[in-house]
Amino acid sequence: MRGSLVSKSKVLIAAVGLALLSPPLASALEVPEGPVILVVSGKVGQTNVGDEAHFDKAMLASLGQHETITRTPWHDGVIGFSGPLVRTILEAADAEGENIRVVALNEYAATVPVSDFEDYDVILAMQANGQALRVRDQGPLFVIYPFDQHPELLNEEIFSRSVWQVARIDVK
Ligand SMILES: Nc1nc2c(c(=O)[nH]1)N[C@H]1C(S)=C(S)[C@@H](COP(=O)(O)O)O[C@H]1N2
Ligand SMILES: [Mo]
Repeated sequence: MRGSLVSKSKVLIAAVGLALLSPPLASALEVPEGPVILVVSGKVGQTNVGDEAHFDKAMLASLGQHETITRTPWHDGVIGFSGPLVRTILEAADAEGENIRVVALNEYAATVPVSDFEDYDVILAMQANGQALRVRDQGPLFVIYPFDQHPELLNEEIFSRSVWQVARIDVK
């Protein structure tokens, strides 16, 4: 029976080795419980519905809220916007791509280089001055660049990337 003891310990060592190599389960995306307000599709490593990463409001809120206090071409005065950083959303979905396609409820879409989210704290705003953005307020999600902090962002190219009523991000 000595041989079988050795092979059992070999199996145990192999199992412990595999467990150490496997990614921790805690990093897996939970399944949304509420209405899905954002679908991240394309080149994503983390999925929870088919081959896509779906997020409800609570899941987006749990990614951490970043506040951007700025004026925009679409709002009166200075507004405190809050929502998750786009780079945090892309990390949560384990996105691997150079560009994302940001698609709105009305099918307007803009292609945005991922470098924008490394260079700037761009958020997917869920709230303005503490109030949830409704679809009629160009919500539920509005891409907000920090215009007042980085005036070089005030140009037509960035305005075209400032998609409101965002529904989907497709990672290219
Ligand atoms: N959902 C949505 N977001 C959008 C657009 C759109 O048509 N739908 N147009 C984009 C473009 S091309 C620009 S220049 C600005 C336009 O803002 P304006 O229509 O207030 O000039 O918003 C951007 N965000
Ligand atoms: Mo535009």
